Amino acid sequence: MKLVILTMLFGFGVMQHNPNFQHGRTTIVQLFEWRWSDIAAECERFLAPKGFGGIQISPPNEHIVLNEPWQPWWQRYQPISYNLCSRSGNEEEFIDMVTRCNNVGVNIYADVVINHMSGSSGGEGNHSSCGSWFSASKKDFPSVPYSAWDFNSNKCKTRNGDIENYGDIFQVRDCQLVSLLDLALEKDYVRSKVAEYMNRLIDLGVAGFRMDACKHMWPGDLENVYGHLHNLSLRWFPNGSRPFIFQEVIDLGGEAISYSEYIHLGRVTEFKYGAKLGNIFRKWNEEKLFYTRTWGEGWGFMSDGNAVVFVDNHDNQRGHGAGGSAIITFWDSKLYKMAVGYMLAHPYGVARIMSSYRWNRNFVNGKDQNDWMGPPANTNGSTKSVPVNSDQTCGDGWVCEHRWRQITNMVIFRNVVKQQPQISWWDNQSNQVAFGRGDLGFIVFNNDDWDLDVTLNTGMSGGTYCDVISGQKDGNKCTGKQIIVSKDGNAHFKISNTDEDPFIAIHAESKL
Ligand code: QV4
Ligand code: CA
Repeated sequence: MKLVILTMLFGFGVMQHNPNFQHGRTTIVQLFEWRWSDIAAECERFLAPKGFGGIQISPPNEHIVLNEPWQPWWQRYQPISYNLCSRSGNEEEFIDMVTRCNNVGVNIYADVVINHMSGSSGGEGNHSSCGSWFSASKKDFPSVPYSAWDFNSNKCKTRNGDIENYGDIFQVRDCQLVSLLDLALEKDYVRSKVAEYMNRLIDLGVAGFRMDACKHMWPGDLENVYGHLHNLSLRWFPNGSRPFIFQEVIDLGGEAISYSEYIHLGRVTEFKYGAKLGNIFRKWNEEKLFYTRTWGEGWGFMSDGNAVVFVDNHDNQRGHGAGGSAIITFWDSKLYKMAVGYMLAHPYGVARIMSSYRWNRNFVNGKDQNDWMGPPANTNGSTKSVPVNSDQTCGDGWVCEHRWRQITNMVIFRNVVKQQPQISWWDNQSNQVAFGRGDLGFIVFNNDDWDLDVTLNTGMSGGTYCDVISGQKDGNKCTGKQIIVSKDGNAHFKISNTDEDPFIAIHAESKL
């Protein structure tokens, strides 16, 4: 009994920061708007064999359906109920996905939207993904059920009930985010409904949660909800495993609400990371790559054990959320591969990579008029499934950054070097840098407008290694560049600034 209480206490404070990765894996991929049946297949055919740790899925619950057939992606951030049917699939497909991914050791993290329900002008009727009736104007969501009593209407003091001033922490938590009906999470009833939903997901095998819009919820309310969560399913996880919690709090500094109010509850998204890295690789604001010698806490980021890091996410890759035009995405593929490569080589934080779909961007005065566009869809509005081409890329508008050789191979690099310290830093006082990870990996970047040509100590054992960026190891040969490390650990690197990918990475498992 004592032991149980101890693990519960311990788990409460610490374990929610742990992603529960299986088999020594390290990286999360956000499969934005993918269908459950495609995710199940991707776990088996690609993610498990390549060593991905887990997937952040789009919100699995029932959501509003808008402007059929061309539904915006963001309808999924307007819940109608906690039934498990959404644009990504129904309950049966959801259960099949979680089961099959867990069976091959790839975790599922659900995106959970509990700050609000639909927009206040969301109408009345059955325009919802499982066909449940609701009325936004009456604040009536009988499939939960929630009624007007369960919303924050009276607590909010602004004129129209929306957040008007982010400097006022009461508005940010108790008023409506862009008119979304704000749930009263101080109420036991609301807390219990939310916990019931999350526990359902846990019992089905989910390993954790990306908590949406946490800035808009009081830390005490979240703490209460998290405290009611079950341990992970014993079918796949060790006894006493707590769900991994990572909370979306956008904090670029200078706002009334700080990430630090949430780190005792779980990890938090470090939005400074992608914003800074974007400026660095774009060489904006006088930034230089060699300044990243102190990357991590040295740049004013939250402490390593609290951070989830990413180059871009589904919001800021299309101008929503934080970071603006500095954010690097698949649209700038050369820079993107370098930035993601840097993130995966660097030890700071739990890393999440993005997997996107293409849409028709249409900039008018710097704003994309089509930032609402949903995933590749059939004429009836249903999401297209993800076809895989013979060269392993994806078709039908799915970008599949996670399948880009350079990115996949850096996910493997991160697994190989995990827990190794960062060592042997080198730079040219400009945009050429290199560093190692113990004696298991080494990476060199050239983001200058001239060649890199240098001999460096890699700290690795002598031998011939395949660069995993220009190619990889294939049997007893390299499909790309070859790096020869001498007995003393030195190796010569030459990277032209005009190379398709001006960086080189080698690791213990890419040795011939
Ligand atoms: C609009 C106006 C309102 C007006 C209302 C009137 O903006 O001022 O009152 O109409 O009807 C969509 C529309 C938005 C619309 C709203 C309500 O884009 O224009 O309001 O619906 O109908 C996503 C999108 C939002 C979208 C929302 C709900 O980004 O554009 O709103 O889904 O569908 C802050 C938060 C942070 C948030 C970030 C985007 O602190 O938490 O903004 N990020 C998360 C998710 C994000 C999601 C939400 C939160 C909301 O990552 O994807 O917003 O769940 O920084
Ligand atoms: Ca709120």
